[in-house]
Amino acid sequence: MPDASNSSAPRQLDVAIVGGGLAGLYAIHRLRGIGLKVRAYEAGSGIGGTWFWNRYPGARCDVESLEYSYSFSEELQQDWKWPERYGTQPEILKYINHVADRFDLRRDVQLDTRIKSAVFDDKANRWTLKTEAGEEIQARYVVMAAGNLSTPRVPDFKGIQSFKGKWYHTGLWPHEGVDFTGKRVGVIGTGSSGVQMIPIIAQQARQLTVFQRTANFSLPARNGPMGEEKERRHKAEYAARRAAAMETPFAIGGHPKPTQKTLDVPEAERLETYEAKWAEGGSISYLYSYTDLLVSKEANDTASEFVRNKIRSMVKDPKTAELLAPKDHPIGTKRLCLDTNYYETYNRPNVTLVGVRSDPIQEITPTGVKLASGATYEFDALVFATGFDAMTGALKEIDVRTTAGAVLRDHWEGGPLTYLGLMVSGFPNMFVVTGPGSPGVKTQMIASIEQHVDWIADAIDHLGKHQLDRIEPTPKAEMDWVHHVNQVADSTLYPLANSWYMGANIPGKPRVFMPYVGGFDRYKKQCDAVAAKGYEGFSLSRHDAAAARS
Ligand code: N01
Repeated sequence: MPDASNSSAPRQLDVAIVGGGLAGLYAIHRLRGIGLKVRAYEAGSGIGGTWFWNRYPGARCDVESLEYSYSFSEELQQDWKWPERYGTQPEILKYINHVADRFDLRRDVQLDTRIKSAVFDDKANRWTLKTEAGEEIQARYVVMAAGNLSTPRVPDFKGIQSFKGKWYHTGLWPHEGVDFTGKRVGVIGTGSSGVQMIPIIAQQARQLTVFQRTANFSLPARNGPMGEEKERRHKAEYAARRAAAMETPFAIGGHPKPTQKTLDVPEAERLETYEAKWAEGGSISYLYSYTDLLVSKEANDTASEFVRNKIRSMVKDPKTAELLAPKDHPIGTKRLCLDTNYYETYNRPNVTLVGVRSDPIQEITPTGVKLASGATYEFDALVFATGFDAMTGALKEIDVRTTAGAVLRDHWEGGPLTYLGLMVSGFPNMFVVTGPGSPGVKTQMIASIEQHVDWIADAIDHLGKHQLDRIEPTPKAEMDWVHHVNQVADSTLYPLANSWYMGANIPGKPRVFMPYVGGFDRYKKQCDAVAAKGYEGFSLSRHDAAAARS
């Protein structure tokens, strides 16, 4: 077998995996398990993906630790001890590294390696990947595990390079950390990253100014140490709990399914329910209060108003409270944030909120920020919590094409097209993990990763067992799925929000609702049914390279 380390011949693989995060690592484990030669290529200098890059202060998962973890090994899930209800970034990264060592995954991860292009040779039936450093890799299959929120984006502000202080993006945080003690700090963006970071920076900075374009709903996380009894009970029923999670829309167990419609419940009782969920903490529980919160605006208004009133009661300055109270989208239609002391932070004398919806940021100056009105703010440091080119960014950065003339960037020009979020028509033998058209980002991500990778492994295994070597979705199956994804989204309130789910945070990006919001449970059943029917909607074939050449 040629090896790129000692010859210029391309490395030959069964499966090349792009990404060394939670998805890429599980893909190594699972695909190795069916006897395939695999290797993952990771741009970072360490494994962990999202949890490697997003090291901003306060970064932690908003799904409970006992849920947000791999389920594929009972021993692993029994052995690992999560210290808190929600895992911090360092704790999750430690867990990922433990998994890599425990399952001997590192030997098949190549770090500091960014894939620049992936070309499918229609005749040879092989993918050739090229790295930024010029290395070539050939593989029968490609698994794109490059992440949905892995292309950090700083808005194209005029003058940004002229800023004399230091600036940071939450998704590219320095490994050595940043000490804001005594500094005047500006934070731009109030999504999940901003909401987690702002209370921590406020404790350090001399003065913190937050620039908010859209007020976001945030619920209290109620984080705390993992109770021993809670952990013991959960671990005693782990397998059953994981199975139960598969039967839910968010792939998260432990929350009884709602049974009532919001407006069928008397107001006093409804408020009591919201109050109890607010006290319990967490977002799933709140959105699970009633059956119709994400489909009926009238129903949603009751849950939205409850949180707005909480904000009004927590934030002392009425003007700041009103600015923080979201009014332009129903609760849950943008990613619901979880926080610790977010709203209370605005009661600190060193914290100021500036609304930039009506008075947008015009430019970054050498000393700070200038708004359209001419108002200026001076800073020693600026933090961009401005998000990512979500869901399609990472794949569009790679030049994915085929010798038959298909180009992924062109195919997705009007928005991403996939079948089941798993494959793209015209791009044989290329699988995508939790991509657009899949429910991944709307679920407990690790559950979706395992479900996707298991499906992919089974599909490759099926091909091998039937002496087949090519799979791709039919254009019709792809169009039908995209239509279904849109139809489901249109039957909900989700499209009412300008969210990254819609590509709305990137100027010029097509406004298409990208995730599948029909629920993990429904999606998994559909994927299983497709496989059981001999991969319905896919065309499977045997490609005879020798015959094709003659
Ligand atoms: O990014 P975002 P994020 N001028 O896109 C603002 C996951 N995550 O990194 O809403 C001014 O949500 C933008 O304003 P607007 C989670 O899935 C999870 O916070 O577009 N402001 C918005 O306020 C999350 O949803 C966890 O009007 C500008 C902010 O920047 C996803 O990652 C933690 C602007 C961007 O918010 C992304 O979250 C962190 C401009 N020109 C992240 N451009 C947990 O598990 C953008 N903004 C807890």
